[in-house]
Amino acid sequence: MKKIMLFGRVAAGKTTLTQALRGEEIKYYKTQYVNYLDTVIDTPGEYTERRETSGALALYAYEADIVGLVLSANEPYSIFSPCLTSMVNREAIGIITGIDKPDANVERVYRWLQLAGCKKIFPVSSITGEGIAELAAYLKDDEDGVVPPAKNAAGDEDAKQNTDGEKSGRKIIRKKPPKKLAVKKEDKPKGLETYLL
Ligand SMILES: Nc1nc2c(ncn2[C@@H]2O[C@H](COP(=O)(O)OP(=O)(O)O)[C@@H](O)[C@H]2O)c(=O)[nH]1
Ligand SMILES: [Mg+2]
Repeated sequence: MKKIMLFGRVAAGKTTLTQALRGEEIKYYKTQYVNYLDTVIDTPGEYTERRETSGALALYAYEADIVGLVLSANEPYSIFSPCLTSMVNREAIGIITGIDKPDANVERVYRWLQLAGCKKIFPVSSITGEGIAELAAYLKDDEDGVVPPAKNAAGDEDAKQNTDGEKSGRKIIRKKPPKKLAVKKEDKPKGLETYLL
């Protein structure tokens, strides 16, 4: 499973989506710090909203495999500026939450997320569950096709907020370091004295 980091304003639906993706009971609680879970990094909406913290959050995306820009389907405007995804060094997908809301305007929010730079966009409802399976399937690693979010990883395991992926059942894929460039003997830099002449 790819680890997804969620960005979005307060009440965009990030925490509820986290619970839906992890098969947990949907229960409101206010996100008060960066929650580094086994398959999701949930963040306080204020961090995305405030310029003092949003840049740092974008850098923190290094910890994730994929970034999710979350916008509710009934937003009156978009918090994500055009071409915003160029700020993160990870693939960014769009997630439209609350498609079950009576005033949802999915098409409009879809275009905002496209404008921000998202190529893939997933309309979901964390309450009815619509679209959650499609998003979860996309996050599943193609390489090994294993390790769905542990349904029972909540509770005690969560309390540990572990950064140890192996313990939590998340398969860590370690990339091979790049091969060292072969330097021929004659290419080796000459002594400093050569350059001082
Ligand atoms: N109808 C509906 N309400 C949602 C959905 N997702 C979140 N909510 C509600 O929106 C409110 C804020 O959600 P929350 O996940 O805490 O937002 P966050 O601040 O982005 O983490 C809560 O009352 C949720 O129950 C959804 O898909 N549909
Ligand atoms: Mg939250």
